[in-house]
Amino acid sequence: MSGIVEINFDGLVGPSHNYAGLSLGNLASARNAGEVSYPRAAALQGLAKMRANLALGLAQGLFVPPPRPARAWLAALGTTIERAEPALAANAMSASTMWAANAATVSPAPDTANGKCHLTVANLKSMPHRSLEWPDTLKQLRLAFSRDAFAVHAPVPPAFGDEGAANHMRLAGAHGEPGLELFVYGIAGGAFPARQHLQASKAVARLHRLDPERTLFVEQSEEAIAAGAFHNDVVAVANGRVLFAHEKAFADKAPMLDWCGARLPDFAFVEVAEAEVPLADAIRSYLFNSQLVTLPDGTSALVAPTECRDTSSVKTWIDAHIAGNGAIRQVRYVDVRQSMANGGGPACLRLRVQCDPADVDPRFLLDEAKIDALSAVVEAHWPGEIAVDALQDPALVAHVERARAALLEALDLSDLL
Ligand code: SUG
Repeated sequence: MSGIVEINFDGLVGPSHNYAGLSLGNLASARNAGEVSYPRAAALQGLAKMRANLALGLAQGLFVPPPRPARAWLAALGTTIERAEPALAANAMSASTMWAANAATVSPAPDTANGKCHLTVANLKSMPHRSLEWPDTLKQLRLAFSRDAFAVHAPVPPAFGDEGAANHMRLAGAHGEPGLELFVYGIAGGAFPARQHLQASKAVARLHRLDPERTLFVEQSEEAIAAGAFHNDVVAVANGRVLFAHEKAFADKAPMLDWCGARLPDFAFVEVAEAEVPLADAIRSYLFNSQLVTLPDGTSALVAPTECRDTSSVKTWIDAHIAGNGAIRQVRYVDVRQSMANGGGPACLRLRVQCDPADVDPRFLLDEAKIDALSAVVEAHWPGEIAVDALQDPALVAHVERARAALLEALDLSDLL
């Protein structure tokens, strides 16, 4: 297990990226509904983030977008992209798999009873456009993680909504050491749906053969969901010994903090008070959707969206924390505005898998040269812009399908066609 590192697998923004406004409870998605999107710029922003993280000395992987339009899904509904009602067509053209934090929940080998790294694909049943992701995600994860070191599980039954790693946090002394796993679920969210069901989280923990003594189920606060925190990773993020969260993230944080403190030496809770950063600022800036990472020198860094630099309460908090020698030692700002505009920050765009890179299908791992090649494919093939009323335009549909085929060819991934 000594070869275990954390690999961030980012979802490449697909060529059909658009602002159809499909996600109730996701304020950015509603705010930008109907706007023109820029898929090429969006994918290049994502690739630039991956490049910057590689330069920090972090391991980087990639997931590719699934076929869009989702013709098989439309066929199962008795229609086609040409004939579907516009709302249905928008679901079938969604590029929402870019938010890889929702692809699956991951428990690395040191945490599981059989010493395998377990991944359970999320059913994402709360939203129609997201509920159609899992079959392609399962196929892709079974390809990327086909070795014996992994166990890839199909989603839990749709009776219980599961949104994957966005509602899961892991704390550990080091990535390769046994950790504590925290599953955050929602019960109520006022006018907005609670998307993670406790029964789904419990099922994932059982499937992953986690030690009940080192597994905790934590309720997300209703106030946070109602304020637009449709996933826990909009108000909290954990890495290493650090749990970074907003004061209003959890329904009852005291027992959780005691539990973590009793099990993890030097556990650090970095809390942001409402008085310093109001919940609304935290959600608009996506402070907690930063990637909290351990750099090769062992220190913690925050890879934050530029919106944090541009929100004065947040910028003030970050600067004071770093100047005050807090647990997070530096911040790097990244521009992922195209993804942010429908509710996906730096952390939404990646799935963390702690494993030995030698066990992963190398086609899903990135280096500088591969990012160069991918950027060239995106430049050449991704649509420059998409207006929502053009989602059924046959020329756009053909363009989107050609773009994906070019990507798979460049990555030698035609087995995903
Ligand atoms: O599920 N947005 C996604 C954003 C997911 C963010 N992921 C994490 N927090 N981990 C969602 O709400 C927008 C679709 C649209 O606007 O058409 C969307 O699906």
